[in-house]
Amino acid sequence: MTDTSQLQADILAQIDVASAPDALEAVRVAAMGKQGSITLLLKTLGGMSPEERAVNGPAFNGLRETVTAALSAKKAALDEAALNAKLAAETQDMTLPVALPATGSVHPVSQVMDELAEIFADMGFAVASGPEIEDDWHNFTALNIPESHPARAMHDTFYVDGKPDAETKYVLRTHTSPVQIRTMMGQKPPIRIIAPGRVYRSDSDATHTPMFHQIEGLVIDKGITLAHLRWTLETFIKAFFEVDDVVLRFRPSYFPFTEPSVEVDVGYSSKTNKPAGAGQADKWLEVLGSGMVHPRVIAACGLDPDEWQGFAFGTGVDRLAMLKYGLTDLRAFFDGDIKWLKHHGFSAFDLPSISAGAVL
Ligand code: 2NM
Repeated sequence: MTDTSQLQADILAQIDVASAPDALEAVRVAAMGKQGSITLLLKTLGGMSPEERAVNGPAFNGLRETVTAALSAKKAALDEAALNAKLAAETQDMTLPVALPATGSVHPVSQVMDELAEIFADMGFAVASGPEIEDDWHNFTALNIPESHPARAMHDTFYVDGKPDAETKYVLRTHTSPVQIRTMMGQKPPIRIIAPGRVYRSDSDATHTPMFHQIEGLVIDKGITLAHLRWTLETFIKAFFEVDDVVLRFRPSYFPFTEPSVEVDVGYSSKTNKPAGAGQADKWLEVLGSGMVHPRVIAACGLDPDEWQGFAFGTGVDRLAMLKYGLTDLRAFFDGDIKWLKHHGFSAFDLPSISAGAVL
């Protein structure tokens, strides 16, 4: 019988003194590697008589298991010590003041939302908001989008898990229009509101993110016509892009919640990269969807469509921010990259107002 206890004591002692991962690895190779002491010992079992093997087999295997366990325990201890050392070296003093010059800024999307709120406040619009988790009725049904309507599929809706047999189905709102529904149900006309906020659609590529920002507007009063809509949008586009002339093109379109529905193109000058009047514009950019609120939507909110009419419009805030500030990649909005903010002229001191946008 071979005495394994001295070998075991030697190896365990070496493991004990190994103070770094590579030293421990050397001990492992010396014991368990191809030519390791334990490996060679196990090979001798083949040349033994059955009686010798019956005694030595369990002893050698016991040695191997003990050493394996000691190696992995030591490895875990060394890994933890390395992590703790790394964490200790990376300690930050959170009580230190901000290093100057300050380099953060208002996010371009927040900046644009604040600019929009200012512009529409000047026209007498209040800012309204509502839940981002909506029930099916406010997000679809009240907007003249019944169960079978293709627009439900078109919206790539995120459904929120609930009881499968629950009567109320919840979704992440696919547009901010449910805010308009809640407003019409909760207050008496005349109504002039904008609803800016996050919306969600199951759609993701270079030009679509599953969460994006919309702003929608709603006017409900007596005798409201498409002419009021056109003036409002013209005034808004001129203020937002800081130009004094603009030409809009109303294209017939279809939305379930408006009748008639129009898509609004803005005349754009490739010379100035801004909206322009009829003389200067050399292309059209589709910027807004809008229309006269469908009588069925007005009725769903408990108002008499013969008494009250109105218009509504909607557009993407992220896209407006890109157009105004000449940004090309939507994904940059999620990077929080200070260099990118600086490159585009956003500053910590930007005032979120219509007259103090980024300096380009
Ligand atoms: C758009 C386009 C057209 C819209 C309609 C309504 C409501 F609630 F009044 F019916 N809210 N928003 C609307 C109309 C939104 O976005 C492209």
